[in-house]
Amino acid sequence: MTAATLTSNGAPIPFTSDYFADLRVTEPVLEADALRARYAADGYVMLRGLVPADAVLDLREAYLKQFATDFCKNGDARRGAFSGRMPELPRHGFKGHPAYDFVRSDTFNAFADQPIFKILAEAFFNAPAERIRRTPLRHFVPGRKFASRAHMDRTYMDGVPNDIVTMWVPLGDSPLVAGSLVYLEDSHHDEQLERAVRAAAPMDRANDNRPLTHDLKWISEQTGRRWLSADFKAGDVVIHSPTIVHASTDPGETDYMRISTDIRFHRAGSPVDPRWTGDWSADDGY
Ligand SMILES: O=C(O)CCC(=O)C(=O)O
Repeated sequence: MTAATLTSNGAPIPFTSDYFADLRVTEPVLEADALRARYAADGYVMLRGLVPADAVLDLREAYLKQFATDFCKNGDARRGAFSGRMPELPRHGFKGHPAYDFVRSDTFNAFADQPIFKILAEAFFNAPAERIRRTPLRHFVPGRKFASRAHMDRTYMDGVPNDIVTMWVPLGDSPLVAGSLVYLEDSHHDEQLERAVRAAAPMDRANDNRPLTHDLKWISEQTGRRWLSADFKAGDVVIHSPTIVHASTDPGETDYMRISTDIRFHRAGSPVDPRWTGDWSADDGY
């Protein structure tokens, strides 16, 4: 069950139909032309059960096994509930943290390199695709008011939006109550949005001008757009455009840890932002 009020980086937003609506779900049976048409219309395509849930849970378990056994409740790294014991480690994704090593591991790269993702990217481009090396791994722990701020991927990477796709892959179930990804409805069609909100948007990180805002209620009211959400299951994948605004909510009343990765492709032969050709590190500055 979802709370009446959600938060994102501590900023509240009522979970009502004024602010939220459902993401459109696509069964992974559409023809490539229909997928492309839906992507152009919605700015995303959410594919239920694209990847076998067991393969996703294997990866979740392999990652969480890099932590001390008492990090997961009952030592169950496959479920991955938080025990309440936070290990003494460098910050998430910094050198020395398990996420830093994990994105460099054969296990992680074999998952990201499985053919289904590339086949899908090629269906979207209608042309050969290549995976972009830098692949962030997100991990949100219950009890912390920490989430992804409203942003567009194109702010973080150079390139032609039509030549890049992101596949957001929750590594395990990802219900809204555990802090999950939300998309600002039709924001990819709103060419004035960025200019309209940049100057006035509240921002909790004064020195970071990449996100639009941490305040999801404010931007929803300002743009007249709702946040589209879903309770994702292991195996679901969302393909999204570099131009759609998205963010995430804070973990709420749950012990379940939200872990996800963003697997990206570019059209083969198109220029790649050189900052994205190496492995991800959370302190690499972009
Ligand atoms: O998983 C998340 O919270 C955000 C991921 C994302 O939006 C990104 O990496 O661009």
